[in-house]
Amino acid sequence: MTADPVTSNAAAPGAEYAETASAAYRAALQVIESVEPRIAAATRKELADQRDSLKLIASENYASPAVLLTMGSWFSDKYAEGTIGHRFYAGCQNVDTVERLAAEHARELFGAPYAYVQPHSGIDANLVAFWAILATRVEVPELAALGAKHVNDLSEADWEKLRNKLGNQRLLGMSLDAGGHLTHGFRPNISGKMFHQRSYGTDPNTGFLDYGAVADAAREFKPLIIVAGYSAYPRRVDFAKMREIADEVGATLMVDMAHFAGLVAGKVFTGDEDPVPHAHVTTTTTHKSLRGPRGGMVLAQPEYSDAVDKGCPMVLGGPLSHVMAAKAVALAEARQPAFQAYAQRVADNAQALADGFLKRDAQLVTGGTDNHIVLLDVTSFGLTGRQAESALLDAGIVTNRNSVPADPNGAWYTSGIRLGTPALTTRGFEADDFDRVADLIVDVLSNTQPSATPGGVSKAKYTLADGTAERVHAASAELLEANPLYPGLTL
Ligand code: DSN
Repeated sequence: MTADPVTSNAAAPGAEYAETASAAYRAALQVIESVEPRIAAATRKELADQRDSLKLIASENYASPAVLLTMGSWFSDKYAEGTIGHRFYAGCQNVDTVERLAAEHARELFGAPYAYVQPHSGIDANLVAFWAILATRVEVPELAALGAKHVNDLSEADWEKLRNKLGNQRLLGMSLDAGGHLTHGFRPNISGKMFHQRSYGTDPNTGFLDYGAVADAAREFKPLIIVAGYSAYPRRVDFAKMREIADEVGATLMVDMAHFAGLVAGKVFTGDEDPVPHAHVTTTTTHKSLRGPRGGMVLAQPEYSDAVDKGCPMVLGGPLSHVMAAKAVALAEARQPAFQAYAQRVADNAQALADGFLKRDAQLVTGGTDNHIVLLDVTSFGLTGRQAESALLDAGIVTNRNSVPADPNGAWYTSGIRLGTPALTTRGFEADDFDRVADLIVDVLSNTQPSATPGGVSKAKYTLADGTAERVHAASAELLEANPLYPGLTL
């Protein structure tokens, strides 16, 4: 097992760090207990559950005690609408320090000209990006054409004309069942109500992104925005090619790197695979492979930075200053050499997990992975994703069901299980451990049967063969004990 001082996941450099964190958590829980003991109990139980299960949700991780403790501060009590040095409230000098540091770390880490660290989540980051692009590409030229400086200077009729224009733009994004995200223009999400949306998919034979098809769709649809990025695609993307396509049709390239920001920060994705120099605007969350607090962030090229900087009041209310502080701490951690080693292990471990499945004859979307995601098609086990997800949970393996391309079971039952390596890699899991994880998953799925129903076979109910859950729990307990979460931290 490799020592990881960032998460104190090892005896050597983290011993006194863990002890200090233990004392802080014990004190905090004592205080909480005196007010609402059930919340203290649920908090203790959450740590115990996370310690005792194999967490394979691709979008989750374990933040360091330094990141977690930073969030419990007095910054939570401060309003700071506006931006650094330009607030709508007095007394924001310390929030300015925090936001300035977080943005500086983000710019340095990702080599971005501009960083905006206020978004509360990924959807907020994407909304800020969409509206910054709309403001830059639609509103500013329209105001200039009308000889106005500000929207408040427009007549009712001109304002109505501009609102119609803003609400009548086109967006091209990756389809949901190919691994795109709901916020990339899909109808149940506000992005789908804001834009006329069209999707690009993956090659039906290989499952890989088909750049020729993306270019054809872009030429025909002529979108204002092309969104690249995914939440369930197990391969890398050539962002230089995506930018070429965007340039050819005059579109703005927006990349949502929420899932793989840690691999970008850790220099696993470089050159054409690093979105930041190629995209006009890049968005991310901070809590997935980047291993920070829950939150979002926007990086932008100079022509979009003024508009992004107006995320509040354009989209957001008061920033969560305590979370911006935790973002600064997490980004400082990600600038350490240990984070690059971590990111490389995330990718290597995904490869080991995929190989573990392939040698046991399981089916993977695209036949493997070259990022942090493995998408297992569970139809060869005769199961839906929903049944597989539940049976795995019975055995202490936490995953989430996910559509596969052209999924016959739809978005609710699905045919896939999405697995990711960031969290268990933080715990210290290595390639051999992930091979064992593949073995345990195949054991559970091979011993799960869909239940019969009067009309045929259930898509939700199942039976797990006797003894399977116990056998798998015992085997995973060995792996978990060998790779403890927050070792030395006792409550
Ligand atoms: N919920 C995140 C994920 O699991 O990928 C994306 O929003």
